Amino acid sequence: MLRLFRTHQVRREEELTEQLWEMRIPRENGENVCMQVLLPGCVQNIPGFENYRGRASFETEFTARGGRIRIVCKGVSHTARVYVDGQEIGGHYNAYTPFALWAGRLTPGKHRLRIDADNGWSDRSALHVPNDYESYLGVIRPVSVEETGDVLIEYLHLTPGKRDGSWFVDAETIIRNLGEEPFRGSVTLSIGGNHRKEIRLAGAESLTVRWPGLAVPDAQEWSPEDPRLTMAAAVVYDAEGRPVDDLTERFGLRQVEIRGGEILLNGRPIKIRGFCRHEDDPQFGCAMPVSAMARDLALIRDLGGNSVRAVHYPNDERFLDLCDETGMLVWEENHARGLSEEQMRNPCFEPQAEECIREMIREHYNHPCIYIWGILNECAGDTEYGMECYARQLELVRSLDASRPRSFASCQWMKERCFGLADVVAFNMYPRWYIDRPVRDYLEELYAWIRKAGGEGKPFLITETGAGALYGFRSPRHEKWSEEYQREALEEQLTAVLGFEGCNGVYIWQFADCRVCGEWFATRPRTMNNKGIVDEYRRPKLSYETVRRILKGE
Ligand code: ADA
Repeated sequence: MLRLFRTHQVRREEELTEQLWEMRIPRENGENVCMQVLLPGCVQNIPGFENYRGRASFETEFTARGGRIRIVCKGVSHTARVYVDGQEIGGHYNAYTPFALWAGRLTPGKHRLRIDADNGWSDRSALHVPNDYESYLGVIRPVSVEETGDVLIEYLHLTPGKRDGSWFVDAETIIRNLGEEPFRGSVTLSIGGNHRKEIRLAGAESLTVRWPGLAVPDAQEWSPEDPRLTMAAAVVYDAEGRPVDDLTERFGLRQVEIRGGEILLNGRPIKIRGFCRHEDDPQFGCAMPVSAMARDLALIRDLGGNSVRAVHYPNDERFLDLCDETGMLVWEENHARGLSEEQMRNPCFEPQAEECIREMIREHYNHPCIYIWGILNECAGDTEYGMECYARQLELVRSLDASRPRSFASCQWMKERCFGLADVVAFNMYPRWYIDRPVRDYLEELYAWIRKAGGEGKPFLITETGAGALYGFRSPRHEKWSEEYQREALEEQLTAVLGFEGCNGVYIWQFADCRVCGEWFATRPRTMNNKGIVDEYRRPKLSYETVRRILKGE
């Protein structure tokens, strides 16, 4: 399943995943391990390959009908090279963003697709580094083959707004002519009614078509309490009126504004009661099926959560689709966690982090659940060079989407230099875990400093707080790592933050225990980050009921 709704009626699209592929893993002795695997999937979930780092190739067959073939990969971890009939058609870096590659016009009939994936560490990989979550190996999200004519719609972005109490939409679509011949025809956009424009494109030309300020008849507002979605479809017709390509998108009529230290959604202040969540599951790795995503969302809702912080990378679109449908607010961020200045000075870092921002915003622009864009979690915002990177990336975000606020989660206690650059200031704090200090005291000192350090008058979020607990470790002494300790730490942390004047909410670190890279942190028991409110199998720890009671205000 590529999305939770159908995006094309005209363009031919065939999903190639949810079926068996041939997998080959090269061994040191020069032989290959071959087996059939169902994709999406992670190599680390195959018995015997739990700690595998290296390469694997995945091969399947698809049918062409004579059009232009485009291979769409929603996520390959972490570096991909793609081949059609043995010819390389391109590659991509970063597990968590989609990409599309053209294979040209293929003769009608069967063709072979091969995806080579690599999850190894090297200087060419600045974002995937040994870290506090696993960088899996595999085709981790769906793959499809699309067939188009010469002219196609690249994307359709919908930006809702309100004027004199009525909703309108600014729509923008990019149409591309891949052929050499000029194209004459029209494009229609339907949101409620139909809007039509004549178009002309020279050979190999792209055209941006805009519909500013379109009124929305029978507008249905999207809100967390009543998440009503609106469909929009663009169709390109040739001069004879035959449809040549189309794209259906889904969005929500809602507005996010920052005013007077508040984050307003449709004019009303929001208070975040959220969870940080990695895409991770003991059975599926990061290649989670929709059913497992929906299970997580149901648990987060049951816990009283109204928001997910998608750490530390752009999430699967189907998860965002579910959040749109259930009214779950999302903080989404580009891929980066805890990079030092030295790591940020890797020549690959800026191009890779910026490309991730471009892909994330281009692909996820229409999701009403995303209320804020984040960048660079806990990177070197305390240095001159780090600050330049934060400034450039926040500027890039603004240039791609002026309709959402921007932020980053800092951990640079008394050293952060970038708060002045963000619309919302955010801090990850662990009093009672890494720092033995009463939470209220810590928070007062933190907030007093943040206001002086560029945060005055801005909304303020605690983007992480929590404590570790090993599932099943109950102890009358309530020491660290026991479920009792976690429950008490969270009670103090959440009570302090939610009752703190000037704080707009909290994200608990974290929803579920997740796997970490074996190469990274020897001090993580079980090579897991154990700060979940549920363990990796989603079994509740003692803290579950306490967190639920506090978040629900009971
Ligand atoms: C950080 C980081 C998380 C996680 C957490 C922890 O704040 O952002 O990815 O590593 O700490 O568990 O220590």
